[in-house]
Amino acid sequence: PFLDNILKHNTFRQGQVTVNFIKQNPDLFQFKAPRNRATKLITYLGDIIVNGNPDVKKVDPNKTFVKPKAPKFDTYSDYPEGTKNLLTKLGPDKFSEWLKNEKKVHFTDTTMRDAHQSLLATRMRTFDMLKVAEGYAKNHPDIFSMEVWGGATFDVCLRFLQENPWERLRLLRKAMPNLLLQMLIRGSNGVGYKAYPDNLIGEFVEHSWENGVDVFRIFDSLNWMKSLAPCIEHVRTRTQGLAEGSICYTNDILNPDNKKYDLKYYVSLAKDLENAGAHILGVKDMAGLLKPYAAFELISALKSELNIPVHLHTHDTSSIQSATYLKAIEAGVDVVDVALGGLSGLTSQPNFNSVVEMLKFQERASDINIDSLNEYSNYWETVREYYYPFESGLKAGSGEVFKHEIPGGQYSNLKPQARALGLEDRFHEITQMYSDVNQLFGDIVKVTPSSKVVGDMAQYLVSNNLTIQDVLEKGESLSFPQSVVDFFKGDLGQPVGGFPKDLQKIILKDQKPYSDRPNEHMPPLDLKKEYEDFKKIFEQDLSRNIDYTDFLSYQLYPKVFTDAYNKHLKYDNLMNLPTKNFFYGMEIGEEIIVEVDRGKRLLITLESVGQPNSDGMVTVYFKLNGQGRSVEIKDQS
Ligand code: 3PY
Ligand code: ZN
Repeated sequence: PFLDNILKHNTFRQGQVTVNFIKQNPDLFQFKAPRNRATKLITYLGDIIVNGNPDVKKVDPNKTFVKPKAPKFDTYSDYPEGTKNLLTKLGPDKFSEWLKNEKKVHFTDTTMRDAHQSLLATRMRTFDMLKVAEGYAKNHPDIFSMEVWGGATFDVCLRFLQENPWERLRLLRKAMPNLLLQMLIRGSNGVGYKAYPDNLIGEFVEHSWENGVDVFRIFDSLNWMKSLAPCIEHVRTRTQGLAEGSICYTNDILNPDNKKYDLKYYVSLAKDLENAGAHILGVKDMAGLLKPYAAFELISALKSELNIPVHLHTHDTSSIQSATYLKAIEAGVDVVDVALGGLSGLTSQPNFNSVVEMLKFQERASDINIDSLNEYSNYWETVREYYYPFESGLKAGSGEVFKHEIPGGQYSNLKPQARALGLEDRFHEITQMYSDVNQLFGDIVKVTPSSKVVGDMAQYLVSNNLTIQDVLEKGESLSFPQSVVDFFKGDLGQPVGGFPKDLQKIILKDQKPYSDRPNEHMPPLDLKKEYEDFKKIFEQDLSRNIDYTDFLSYQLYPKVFTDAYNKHLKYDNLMNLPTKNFFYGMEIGEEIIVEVDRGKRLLITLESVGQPNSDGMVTVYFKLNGQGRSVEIKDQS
């Protein structure tokens, strides 16, 4: 450690060492506490064994698991060239042109981001992704992009999975160097639920690129150009990646009563995005409302009006969205988003495997190896079982989505949320209320975070037995959820057509709204100073060095990051722990192998679990590489 301190010392690194170097630097003798990863790991396991994982609300004692089988691939073979190689070769503008001229339809695989966000509350762990990432990239070089980051994954990694989202990104980058990696970014809201200072978003974009993101799907939860344009600019000026400026699709362009979100509206927004510098136009149908014939109209218009390629995203909540893809493909869409079979359908994306089959022998068919694709689907089907506590319980598609317009990710979350509030039996009242609240708000675009505002209001009204009429008649005396107040103040930007003024008054009471960018109210962060301060707070020993990306995590989610950091100090890195043990602990006699450091493996056996003593402490006995070890765990029950 002494040598380590010398090597890391700034004076030494700047080559300014004199004979008095050691004498003048007593800090060289300060050694960080030894890290005992094995002890931390069994402390975690002991905790889960005795108290359960607090994130797992209901354990099924009879549940059995099948070991997932990762399809075979050659570890030593080179990666076949894919879209990432092409982007490097062409640069983003030429790449965009290439894509537009492609005849075949391309695919984005959302399995590692939106699919599990929408089906399993975003809980998929890096452990399960890394088992297949390399093989998948080698077996499927024809895939356009892998959506692996952003959206809710950032928050959930830190909050529930005790993972570092940046580490996930770096590892996936390394495992899939030939494919484009894609992220979802909420414009000025980054990967959070509120606006952040512009220079923080700029830093975030740049470091996302440096750590592996190639395609930035940028949207704004109100389709507000003022939030979209700066983010497109960040991608264009600070990265060599692709800016996919996206329109969020709501309502129905074929409905003659829909005067607000008609074809003209979407085409004009798409043109604004193209003019702002988007390399690709994203059509983000977050709730799965784009019906097949509407898709044909919309995509045809976009293809004829724009000079950039069009990328379509949907959710299969209604179960008819592969028909939408078919019509979009007929209309010339360039890329569609799909999820591998085992994690597709319902609130997730349409089934990749089946969509490939749908196009087989057709003129826009691609070269995807369907047999291999099926093997990967089987892998995910097996892995999915390990996440059963996070399943939403939805069993079939629902045509009601066209009425309530709830985004896929939110819909699957709403049921567990209703359950937690004791409102499960009133779930359909909540979905109806969601739709009524949307009308009350003036029919807004609903996607994170604006969708959360509508959801919060709907739950608030149902749980307090209030009606829309009550809001209008006695709203002055009601105290609305904070997210609703902030929204009407202008904290998420301005909705299409503005706020309904009377309602805004009722909700804000004597607070004043504003209509410029929320970011205008935030001075730029002094990044240099803040980073120095950050390092001072988080200087304790982790098994890794704290770096600038941690600082960005902290800036986006200060409390979540701090909690994750403290857990990391206690348990160390849990990323290599198998998913079964991460969520459910171990059974007596069970043996697992965990890689605790590069190449350093630990064989852990659970021997026995004692009874709580008079202080409520339980001794848990393990064997580590054959040696007996025990940990004392406080029984929280
Ligand atoms: C997100 O913002 O996380 C979404 O997936 C929105 O659809
Ligand atoms: Zn989505």
